[in-house]
Amino acid sequence: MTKISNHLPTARLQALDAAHHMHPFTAGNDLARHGARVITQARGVWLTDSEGQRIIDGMSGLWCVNIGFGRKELADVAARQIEELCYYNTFFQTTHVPAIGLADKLAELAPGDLNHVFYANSGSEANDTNIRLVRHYWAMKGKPEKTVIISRWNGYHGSTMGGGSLGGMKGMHAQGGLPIPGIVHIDQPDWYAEGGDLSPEEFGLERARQLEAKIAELGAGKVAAFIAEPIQGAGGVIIPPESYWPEIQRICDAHEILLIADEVITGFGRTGHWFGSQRYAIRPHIMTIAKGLSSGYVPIGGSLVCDEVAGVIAEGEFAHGYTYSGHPVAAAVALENLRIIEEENIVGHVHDVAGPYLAAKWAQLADHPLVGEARIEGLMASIALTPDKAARARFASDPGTVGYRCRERCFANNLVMRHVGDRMIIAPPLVITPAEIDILMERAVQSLDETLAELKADGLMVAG
Ligand code: PXG
Repeated sequence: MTKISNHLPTARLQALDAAHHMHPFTAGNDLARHGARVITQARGVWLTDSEGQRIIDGMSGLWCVNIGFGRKELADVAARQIEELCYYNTFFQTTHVPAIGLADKLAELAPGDLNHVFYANSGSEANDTNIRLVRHYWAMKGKPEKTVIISRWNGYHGSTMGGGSLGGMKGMHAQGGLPIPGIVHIDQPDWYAEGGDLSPEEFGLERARQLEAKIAELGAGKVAAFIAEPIQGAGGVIIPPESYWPEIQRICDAHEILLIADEVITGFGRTGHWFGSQRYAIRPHIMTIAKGLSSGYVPIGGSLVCDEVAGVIAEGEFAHGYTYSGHPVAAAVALENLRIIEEENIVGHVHDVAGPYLAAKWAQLADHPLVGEARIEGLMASIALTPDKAARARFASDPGTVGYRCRERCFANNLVMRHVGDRMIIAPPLVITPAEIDILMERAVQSLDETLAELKADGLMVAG
């Protein structure tokens, strides 16, 4: 294989990057001051940067490289597909073999009667599709007033006008006029931060019943759908109490509300099941997929749609689509990715090997003086940092100050572990081995120790 390693010195790359490349979710001036880390190569769970450092990737890129980096099979499939049919569209009564093959495979893997896929290129696009799809469905059913979509504060559903509106990130809403009309938010099931004196199970029921209250306030005749991630990812790996999802399911069933499970992160093995919906016995009408669908090797996403909704939509023409819906190269790569997940029993590896092994070690972090709670499901995990464990206290400093410092310590120790406010999160590639988990944990503990020492030295171990 030809290596693409003939690059410029790091400082020059960083200067060019800061001058010409506008980064997502990055403060531009910080970038110019510090320079971005330049990642040049990756294999398995290991990244290499332009200085030759080897970094363990605790985030699977951005929650997506489920099968690990550098699988040659996917490169071969992409090359073959580009030669055979590099592009054709799926509009106007045409199709092609990769789009068909992937749709068939997804129908087989997806739970219940989610037998139909509408392709997009990302999770954001798929959620934009979902907004139009559910409203159009109810219009076709003679209920055009059912338009409102209920979602949750601190949920994440993407960055487009639709996805950003469905999401409940106030910082995003503050930029560019979000949310768009017809989207309302209820509170998240984050017991650690918001549960007060309730038990987790009481709190889970209380938060689920906010959905029923919101439906009553709006009138069920106005509500099209409820959308949520089975486990919130970008919100900080918020694992809901066990009481939460059964109550949400009951409420959606009782009030004729479509249920959309956003499985962009929880799909394709992340929780130790093919889909997070299976972990929580959720029966969604629509599932949003992306990321792990192709393990991030190429962009592809989509909406998995149940028989009833797809049947009604099929009665007319859904005036919606993207040039690259079902792109043949992306579909072929995704199909090969799914073959690898299935044949190598990667979901079983998460469920039986890597998940339990990491869980045992992760739970021990709860004893660290800086950690208020340690949560894990499959291979997505989080810890809440706190100055006072017993009180589940927040820091006096601005939210994220401590988390950012901890992330910087991790980076210095060649571990990618992210922060969301003052929570630290990981979601490593699903193929991670126990020996690699040992390395990850060693670096995580060292980074926590160093963060604690720094906070003490700077007088930041103070509750606010
Ligand atoms: N839904 C969920 C649940 C997601 O996590 C999207 C939709 C949007 O997907 P696209 O492919 O349009 O990005 C996501 C994406 C983070 C982070 O900071 C998380 C995502 C994307 C970027 C950053 O954790 N999730």
